[in-house]
Amino acid sequence: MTYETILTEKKGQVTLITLNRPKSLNALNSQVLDELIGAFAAFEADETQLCAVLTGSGDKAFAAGADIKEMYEKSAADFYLEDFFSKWTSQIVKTTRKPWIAAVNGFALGGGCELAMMADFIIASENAKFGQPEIKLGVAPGMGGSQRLTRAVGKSKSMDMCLTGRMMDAEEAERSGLAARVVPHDQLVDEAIKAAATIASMPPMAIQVNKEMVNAAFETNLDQGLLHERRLFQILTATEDKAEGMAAFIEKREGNWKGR
Ligand code: CO8
Repeated sequence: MTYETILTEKKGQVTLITLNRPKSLNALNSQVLDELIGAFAAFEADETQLCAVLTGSGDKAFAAGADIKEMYEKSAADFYLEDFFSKWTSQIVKTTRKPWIAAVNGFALGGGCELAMMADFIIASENAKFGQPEIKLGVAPGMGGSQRLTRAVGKSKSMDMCLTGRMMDAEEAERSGLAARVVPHDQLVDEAIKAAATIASMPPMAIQVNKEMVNAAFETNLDQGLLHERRLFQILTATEDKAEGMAAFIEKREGNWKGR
């Protein structure tokens, strides 16, 4: 499939997806959404690919938000009837069982911050800037910002960000738990691919189970989450890769994974 607003590239077992509208600071319009849905579906279906990295082209932005020029043209009825942007959750977040990392290289504002927070974790460059400035446009986050940011950084900081529209730099984002790591700007994509390759070197079924377990912490109460974790752990103990992984440790060698 060919895309006009994103680039995709396979790097070994890692798929690199790059938002590619640098003149608009990679603003997210309907075409970007449709193409990202296609790219994530292709990644998910490709058995050779085990982890993905999403980044933005150019030096300035991961994505400076949903495309304001596109949204300006739409009425409330358009937003409601199209259920504008609901496909982010239903067709990317929910259907991508393999992990993916957001490599945030600059502005991640509004929908850009919300897209980064849909990733399994964020690696930020020293130049990254996160924000939910929608209030300045007379609106509010609409792709999960008020919910995912609050879960990531807590109520006080999330309120501060949403109500004042201020930006958070990379150091604050890491300190607050929004970003997992901060790396030098010119090494961002390499570092993110390195992290993704480390993940891809793990037993494939265990990769997906670990992702599912951590996500359960957001969607269930503690008792249900602990039960879910125990049951998934018990399922993993029945896999060939569990026998191989433990044998490899005892025999002081690398594991040779079967993915089942
Ligand atoms: N949409 C469209 N175009 C954009 C956007 C955007 N979000 N951001 C930047 N651009 C364009 C600019 O219009 C400009 O284009 P042009 O050269 O044609 O004028 C180009 O990108 C470069 O931008 P600037 O000249 O403004 O660059 P600066 O370095 O001066 O400023 C900023 C960079 C601070 C990032 C500035 O561009 C800015 O404030 N951008 C808007 C940020 C913003 O408000 N984002 C939130 C958008 S709303 C949103 O995401 C809601 C999501 C949920 C919707 C759910 C609906 C149900």
